[in-house]
Amino acid sequence: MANLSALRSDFDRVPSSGSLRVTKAPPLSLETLDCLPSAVRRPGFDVAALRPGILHLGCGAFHRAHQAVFTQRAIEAETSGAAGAAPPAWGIVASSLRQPSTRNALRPQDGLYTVLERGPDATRAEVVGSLREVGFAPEDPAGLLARFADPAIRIVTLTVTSSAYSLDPAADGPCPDHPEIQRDHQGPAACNALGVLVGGLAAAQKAGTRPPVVMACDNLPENGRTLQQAAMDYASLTDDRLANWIGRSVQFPSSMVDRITPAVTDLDVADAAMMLGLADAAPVAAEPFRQWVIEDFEGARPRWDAAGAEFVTDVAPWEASKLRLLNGTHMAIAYLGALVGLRTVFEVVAEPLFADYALRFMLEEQKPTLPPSRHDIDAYAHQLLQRWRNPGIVHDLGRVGRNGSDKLQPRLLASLMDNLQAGRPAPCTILAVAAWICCVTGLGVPAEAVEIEDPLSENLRSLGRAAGSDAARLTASVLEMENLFGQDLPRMQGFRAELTAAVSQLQRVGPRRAIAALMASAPAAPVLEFA
Ligand code: CS2
Repeated sequence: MANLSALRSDFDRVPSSGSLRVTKAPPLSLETLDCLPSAVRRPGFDVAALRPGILHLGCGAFHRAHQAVFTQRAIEAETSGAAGAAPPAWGIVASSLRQPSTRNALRPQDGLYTVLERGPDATRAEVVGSLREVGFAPEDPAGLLARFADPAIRIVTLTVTSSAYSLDPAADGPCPDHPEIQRDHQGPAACNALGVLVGGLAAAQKAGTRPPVVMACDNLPENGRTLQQAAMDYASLTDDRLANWIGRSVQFPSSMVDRITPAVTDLDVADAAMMLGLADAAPVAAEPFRQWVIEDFEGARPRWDAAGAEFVTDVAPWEASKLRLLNGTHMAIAYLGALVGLRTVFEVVAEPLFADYALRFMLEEQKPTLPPSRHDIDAYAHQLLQRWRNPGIVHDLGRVGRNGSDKLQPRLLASLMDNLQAGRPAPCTILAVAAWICCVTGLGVPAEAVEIEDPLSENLRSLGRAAGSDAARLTASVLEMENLFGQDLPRMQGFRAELTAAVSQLQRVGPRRAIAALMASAPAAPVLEFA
C-alpha cells in the first residue's frame, strides 16, 4: 500500500511565482514526460501502457484535480513493487458534454496535464497520467454510448454540476419540460448528462453485459440515489422496462467529493510552464486538501482507499456536513461578499467580521441540523476557515455564487426549514438568503458588486425591477417562486417578515453593518450538541 505522506514528500517545494509566461517551451506529452525536472511529481507507472477502466462524463477542472488524482495514486499503489509490470487497467476515458476546449487542449498532450497544488506558502506541481482519452460527446455520440457496453469499463463517474441533472428543485426529480431534456428527445442524439447516461445504460442492457457501477461525484444530497432516480425518471419518459432495469440492476453508490478547485487562470498556465519547463495548455490549480468518501459497492474498483479515499456504508453524515458547512457557507459569504464588492473567498474571510459570521452560521445554524454522527463538527468548521484563508487559492465569488437557484435548496433552505420547524432561530441563514435575493434581483446592489449569474436571472431581475426599492414586495414575489421555495417554507411563522427585514436591512445599511448588528445579538437558542 502506498504511503500518502511518503508520496507527498516526493514533491520539492517551489515558491509561488509571479506571472512569468513561458511561451517557447515544448508541449507536455508522453514524449517529453521524461524531461520533467525532479521537483515535479510524475505518474509512477507506464502511462502509455495504461488501459481504460473508468468512463467519466464531464471533464472539468474539478474532476482532473480530484478523481483523476485519486486514480493516479491508486494505480501507483497497485503498480509499486512490480517493476516493469503493466499498470492495472484503471485508466480514465473522459468525455466533455458541453465544450470541446478541454479535449482540444489535452489531445496534443496525450491527456497529460499538471495539477498545481497551491498551499499557503508554496506551490507544488504534479503531472497526472490517469486520464487516457478525452472526447467531446456531440462529435461521437454513438461511440460514447458504446463505451457503457464495453466490459472493460467497470465504473462510470460523473461531475456535471448539479444543474446538469435537469432536476426540478422543488420536485426532486428531472423536469420533463427542461429545455435540455426536450432537446434530447427531439434531437438525433442525447447531449444532456442524463440523456447520455440513460442512452449508455440502454446500450449495456441491450448488449447483455454487466452494467458499470455509476458514481455521482456532484454536490447533491444523496447523489447516488438522486442520480439513479433521475435516470429512472428520464428513462421512463420513453421506456418503462429500461427504467425498471436501471432501478434493479445498476449500482449508484453515493459519494462525497471535496477539493477546492478555482477556475484556471493565465497565472496557472504560466506557473505550470515555468515549473515543468514544458508548455501545458490545460493545468488545474487546487488546494492541498482532498477528500473522497464513497458508499461501498459490489465489484472491482481502483485502490482509491490506498490513495486516501474512504469506503463507508453510509455517506450521509459526510455529505450533509460538506453540503451544509462548506458549500452552504460558500454561498452565504459569496452573496454577502459580492454585495460589498469583494472578489474572492479569501478576501471575505480575511475580514474578521465575515469570518465570525461564517463560524456562527456553521456552528449555530448548520451544525444542529446535521444527522447524528461521531464527526467533530467544530474541528471541521475551523478547518474550513483555514482552508478558505489559503492565499494561494483565488476562488472567485461570482463562480461560487453562480446558479444559486439550483443550489439554494440543499445548501441553505433545507437547514433553514429544519431550524424553523424545531423553533430554532436562523438569522445568519436568513441574511444569506436575503443577500442572494439582493444579488440576483439587483435590489440595492452597488456598482462595485460582483455579478452573480443564475439560470433564472431574467425572471428574478424582472421581479427586482417591478418591486423597485420595496423590500416587502420584492421578498413576497420571490417567495412565490414555488419551484425554489416550495410551499411550506414561505408559510412558516415569522419567516416572511424576517426575510423582508433582512432584505431591507441589506438595502439600507449593507452587509457589513447588517452582520455587525447580527453578531452583536447573542445567539437566542442553545446550540444542540451531538455525541
Ligand atoms: C463551491 C464548490 O462553487 C461551489 O459551489 O462551493 O465548488 C466547492 O468549492 C467544492 O465543492 C469544494 O469541494
